[in-house]
Amino acid sequence: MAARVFLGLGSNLAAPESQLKQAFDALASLPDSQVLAHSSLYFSKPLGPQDQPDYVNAAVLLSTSLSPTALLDACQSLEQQQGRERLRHWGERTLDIDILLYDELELTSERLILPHPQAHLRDFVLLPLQELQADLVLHNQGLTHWLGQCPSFVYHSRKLD
Ligand code: ROI
Repeated sequence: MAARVFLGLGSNLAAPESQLKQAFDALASLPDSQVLAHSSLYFSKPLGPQDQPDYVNAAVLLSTSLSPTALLDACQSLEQQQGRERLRHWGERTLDIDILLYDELELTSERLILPHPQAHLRDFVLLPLQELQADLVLHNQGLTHWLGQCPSFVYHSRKLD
């Protein structure tokens, strides 16, 4: 049985829009996986140090037979392929792919916590998710509930070409 997985993507270096579009394609090529939908691109102010470029964020809905850990490995290897460097904590990055939800799975391991423990606190995660599934529930509450509690980092959104 394939799992329904929501991924959050972010980039603020090296042509962020192209980085995300390239990541959509790369995710579509993962083994035993299908991209069911991806959101528009959302432009956001950085959460964290302000002396870094603005971000482009998006979300992807993936159907996959990969286990959570195998999917994490695959996402991390895509980040590496797209030149991910960790320059500083909460700093700029070429590509970040977070597993937000993996079916209804709750998991805490050294490498992965599901659902993602900060997803509901970040509008640049919630808005793209809302586009993919408006009635999604995170930590027992709907997306609108969490959006009402978020400081705003997203300042503009537009559809992909
Ligand atoms: N800020 C924004 N706006 N978007 C991100 O994807 C993002 N990712 C991060 C940190 C550095 C916390 N800030 C971010 O990892």
